[in-house]
Amino acid sequence: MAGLDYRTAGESHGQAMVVLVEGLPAGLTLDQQAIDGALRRRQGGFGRGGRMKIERDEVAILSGVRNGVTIGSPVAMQVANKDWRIDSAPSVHRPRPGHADFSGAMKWLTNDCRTTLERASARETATRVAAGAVAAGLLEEFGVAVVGYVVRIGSVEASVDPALSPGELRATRDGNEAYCPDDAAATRMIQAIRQAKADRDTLGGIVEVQATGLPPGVGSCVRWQDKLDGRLMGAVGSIQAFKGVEVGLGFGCAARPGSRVHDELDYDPAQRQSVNLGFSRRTNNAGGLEGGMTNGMPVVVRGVMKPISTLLKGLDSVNLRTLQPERSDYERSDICAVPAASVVAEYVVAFECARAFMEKFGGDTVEETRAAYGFYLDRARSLGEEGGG
Ligand code: EPS
Repeated sequence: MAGLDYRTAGESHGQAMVVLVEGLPAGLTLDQQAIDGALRRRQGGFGRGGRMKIERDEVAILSGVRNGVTIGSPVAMQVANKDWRIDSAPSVHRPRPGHADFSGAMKWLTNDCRTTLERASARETATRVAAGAVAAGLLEEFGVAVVGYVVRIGSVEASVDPALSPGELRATRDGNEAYCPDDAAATRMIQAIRQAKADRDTLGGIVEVQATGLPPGVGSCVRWQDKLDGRLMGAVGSIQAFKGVEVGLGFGCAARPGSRVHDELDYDPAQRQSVNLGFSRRTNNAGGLEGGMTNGMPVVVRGVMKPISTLLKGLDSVNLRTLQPERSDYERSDICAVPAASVVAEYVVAFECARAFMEKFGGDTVEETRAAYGFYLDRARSLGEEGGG
């Protein structure tokens, strides 16, 4: 039986973006408003370009549901492109350094970068968000909340209060156009994007995603392909323009001795009914993952997005038809898409968490998943009472 998985198709100026989600249990109510809300948030954020004024992304759910509830068959979804003009869109002969243009032109043996950039475009992330929003709905059934937000744009760094609950994080993040849960930093981020636009330049940044409510033991240390940290890094690292990913303290682990990295374990019977089963940590440097498995603490993943490679002022390049030096082509683009990328990161993390959750608790119906999850929590909570070795 197929596990939870998805595939995407579509070009930026093709007829539509489509996604096929397989392996969803039957009995899950698909919340179209929630999916469309996620798509709208992805379209927004300060620093977006003209395309987002043309599109109003909405999903059409084409299969896999009856009266809005999943029936166990693949869920196909479509996001139509209003700016559908792939056949008449102009050729692009001067590749933008940093974009897929050059490598794709060589790969597909053409001097027209258009054929590559249509698929390489971050517009594809609309479909990843739609699939992730379905997965987030499944996780919600089990009390798991996934929140993504911006922690840095250019040289402006946010200070995020670690005590904020998922609801508080969302509320503060949604209060500004930088999608940052630190309002003062958000104002400076927006200023930095304005300055980049004035300089005819672009800006990158860092996004962070927290998934709370996963019990210990989701993921696996058995097969490298099943390690949840590896999957999360792959999913976030595959977002267009991402150049690095870290889990928890990440690269910060290198400079500290072990005594200042590992999260010491306590047992607090008062927390036994919570998702950590009573096993609390004083810190969360592991970002909720040890040995490729969740440990009951929030999963924390960060990713860095490079500045968009389409600069108004261009970059030095080579004309692939004449082989003469020329400035890179300008395609309509964003100045900064880090806020939008925080939405994409949120939903790719949600999908990977849901995939791992279903691998552990599975079932053809949500009811069976619920029963397996309940059984697991009961057994795990009673381990200390059993004694023995
Ligand atoms: C995007 C749609 C694209 C770009 C952007 C993201 O639309 P268009 O190419 O028609 O302006 O705005 O894509 C890129 C940054 C890129 O490098 O291709 C979207 O829907 O997110």
